[in-house]
Amino acid sequence: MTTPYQLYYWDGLQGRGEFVRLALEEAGVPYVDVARGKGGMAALKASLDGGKVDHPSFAPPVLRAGELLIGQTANILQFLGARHGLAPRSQEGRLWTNQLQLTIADMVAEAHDTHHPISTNAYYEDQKKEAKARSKDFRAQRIPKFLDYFEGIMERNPGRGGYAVGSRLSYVDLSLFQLLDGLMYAFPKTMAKLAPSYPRLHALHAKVAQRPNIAAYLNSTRRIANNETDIFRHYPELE
Ligand SMILES: N[C@@H](CCC(=O)N[C@@H](CS)C(=O)NCC(=O)O)C(=O)O
Repeated sequence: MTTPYQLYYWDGLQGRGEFVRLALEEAGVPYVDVARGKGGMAALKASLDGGKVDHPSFAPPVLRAGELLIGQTANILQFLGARHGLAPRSQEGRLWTNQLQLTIADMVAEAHDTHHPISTNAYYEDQKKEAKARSKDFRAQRIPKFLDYFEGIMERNPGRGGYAVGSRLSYVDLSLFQLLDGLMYAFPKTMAKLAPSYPRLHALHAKVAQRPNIAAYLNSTRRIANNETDIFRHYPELE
């Protein structure tokens, strides 16, 4: 491929764009994080309009790959996974990997809703009371339900190597890393208390962080620091 991939995602956030960045970084392929450059916001908005292919996206992230313009995180990852050896080869394996990614997306949406339970368009400060109630439930019920599921998937995977699918790294492993990382940032006390219940997920988190391309990325300025405009936010009052 001659033209680098172009990733369109809000500047200043890891957000959902981070799941795509991790796949691109692990694959070691060149890409431009368009919104972080000059004129980037205008380009991001144009990407949402659908470009020449006339496939408008509802929201970023969007990936341009040559003539293709692809929206929806799981859809982008399915594409990159197949192209760069980050997904199984069989149809069954690809569907399964996509299913897990979609479940990760469900949890990401719920993590977002802990600080924006009423409306994405309203300020956190205007929905603090509801955010408290939502976070309490998320910490007590939803984190354990989702993480029990993912830990169980890893336990039941017959493949060797401590991955979620088969015996090789897939984009789902990168996404589970990001999910755990974000949860540990947002809810450190809860995650520390629950850590003994999720040995496989934590081992995967450590293993992904040590992969050469990922370690280099995490130490670079390309990795945006966690912050309170992001999906995973740390508000002490919500824990
Ligand atoms: N299901 C989509 C969700 C995309 C999404 O919600 N993007 C956020 C940023 S992380 C956004 O810009 N949303 C604008 C909106 O919902 O109005 C995906 O996984 O890519």
